[in-house]
Amino acid sequence: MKVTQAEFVISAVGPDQYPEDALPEIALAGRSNVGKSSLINRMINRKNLARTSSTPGKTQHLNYYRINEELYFVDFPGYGYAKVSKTQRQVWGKMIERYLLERETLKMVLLIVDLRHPPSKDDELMYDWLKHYEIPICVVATKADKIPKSRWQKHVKQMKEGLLMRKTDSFVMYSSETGVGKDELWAHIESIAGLNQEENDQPESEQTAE
Ligand SMILES: Nc1nc2c(ncn2[C@@H]2O[C@H](COP(=O)(O)OP(=O)(O)OP(=O)(O)O)[C@@H](O)[C@H]2O)c(=O)[nH]1
Ligand SMILES: [Mg+2]
Repeated sequence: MKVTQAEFVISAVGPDQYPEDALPEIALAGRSNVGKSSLINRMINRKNLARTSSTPGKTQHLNYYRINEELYFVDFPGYGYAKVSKTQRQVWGKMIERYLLERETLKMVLLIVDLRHPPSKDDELMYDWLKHYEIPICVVATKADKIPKSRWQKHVKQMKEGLLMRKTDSFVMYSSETGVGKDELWAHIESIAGLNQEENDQPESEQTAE
């Protein structure tokens, strides 16, 4: 995917504020500070369009980013951050649950995990929850640059086994630092969101025109 345009659209708290143009949506879930916003920035080649921070809990609403007028990335608040109050966590939980269950334009959830560690309890809960509701999942294990290449496969195995991943769910190893996995993830997103249709059709229509 060649990104020519990327813009922040809205920080939404509920359905009233979701965009109404019906473009496909790809949501990003994962524990706080795992690297969700950084992943978006690397995907669109922008340093800081999605706000990142070394302080966890920076993303507080459903942040919509429109890419090439073709799709949205929806950045979620991170889970599992101890300093967030219980009440706040319940509010976020409801907001996210509602979005995931009701949003018709949602095509897939990227479950962002940290390749360095086995999945957390919250990662496992999130994966099982998405699976239960039959929402398409792609597990993205980020921060690969923090592990020597020789140990990647061992960590991939640890992650897949820890989550009890189904073979049918896709898995991408990623790094927002080096760009590892970016092309693979774009290819997958484009296919799920039905975006490469036009490109594939191109040669045929050119032929017809001749
Ligand atoms: N080395 C390395 N650091 C990363 C990577 N991805 C994110 N980081 C760092 O991890 C920290 C958190 O990144 P964010 O993208 O803000 O994380 P987030 O998941 O959006 O966090 P919340 O919005 O709090 O949920 C920042 O200091 C990033 O620079 C990566 O692939 N490699
Ligand atoms: Mg964030």
